[in-house]
Amino acid sequence: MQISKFFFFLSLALVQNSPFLWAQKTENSQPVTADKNATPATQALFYNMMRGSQKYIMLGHQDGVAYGRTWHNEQGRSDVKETAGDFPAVVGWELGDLELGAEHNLDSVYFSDMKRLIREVYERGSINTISWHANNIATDSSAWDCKQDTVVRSVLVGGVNHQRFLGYLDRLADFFHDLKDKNGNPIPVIFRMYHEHTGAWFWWGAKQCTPDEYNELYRMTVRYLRDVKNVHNLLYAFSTAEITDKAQFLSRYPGNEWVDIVGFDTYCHDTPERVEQYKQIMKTGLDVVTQFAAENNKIAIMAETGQEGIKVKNYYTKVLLPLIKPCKISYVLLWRNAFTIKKHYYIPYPAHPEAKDFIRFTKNSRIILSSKAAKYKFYNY
Ligand code: BMA
Repeated sequence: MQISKFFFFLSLALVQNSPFLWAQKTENSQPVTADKNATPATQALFYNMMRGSQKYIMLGHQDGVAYGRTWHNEQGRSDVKETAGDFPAVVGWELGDLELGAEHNLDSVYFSDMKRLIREVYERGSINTISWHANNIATDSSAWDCKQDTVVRSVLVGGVNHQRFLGYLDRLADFFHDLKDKNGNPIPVIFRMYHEHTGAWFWWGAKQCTPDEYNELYRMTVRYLRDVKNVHNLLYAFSTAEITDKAQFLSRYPGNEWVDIVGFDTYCHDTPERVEQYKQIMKTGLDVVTQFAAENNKIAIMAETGQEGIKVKNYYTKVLLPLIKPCKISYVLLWRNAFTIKKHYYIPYPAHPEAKDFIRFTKNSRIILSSKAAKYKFYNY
């Protein structure tokens, strides 16, 4: 134990003194995690992702090992693997409905299966990122119920729903505590909460609360999980919807001390005009996010993207790849292949006309899947 601790601090010192991180440092700041007491493996994940993002982009897929376009909960399957030969290097998960005490999430993934699969992803040396479409506590309906502009205020300290909301967070904390490897050590994961908040389609959106209220919601959640519930296996990700400039990106940013990872979400529609628009939005967003990450010791990601139904020809190699290839982002997360909504998929199945294009994309030297990602030993310290 003592020896591994020694190596942790030694490697931390080496990492912190590497030329790469010197380049990252601004005058008075060192790269540190939002949770100063994050477990050594969680801190290692932060540094290793940051370092890796200078070299390659990991391919991520939401729910990618829980179900695919034509299957649900079958051991060892993944649409990315079946089409491109390897698992995604990052797997996205969704907690929506966990806060209600449900057994499965809003997309029918059982939390017991999710915990097991998160462990499998971790054991493969890959990375887990978790989003949360939290229910609207004021109306007891979904995250998309955004008719009111008082819900965020109501869950903050002193608000009528504050205590009940802490109950929601208690259930999340239990889930995070349950993520353990075979030796009983906590499995580090990324928590990307209250996302797309610059849009106005969730109860935490830009028309639904003030910037101060949003910031306080974010900080309150970090504080509660970290300081009250002692959850120390999280990296905190902040991701806006599409943005027009840096000012909009930062308009609801809680502050550097609360955030480890920064990104944004945007999707490609299938008409030629919308594809051009997507290219513009992606370029603007990626410029803002990567520059901000480099100047503030954060990790940049493409938090969510894709083309529903993959109707745009050569989307992966002619649209997405040229946009992300020059950027220092750790990963790109493509959205889910829903097994219950026929047109809602973002990764081609093997017989899909765009499968060849997807395979070409995954073979590009900047893109890595699970086996190559494992070589980087993200959790080693
Ligand atoms: C959305 C869609 C929904 C899903 C939600 C949460 O973008 O995929 O079908 O319920 O994400 O995963």
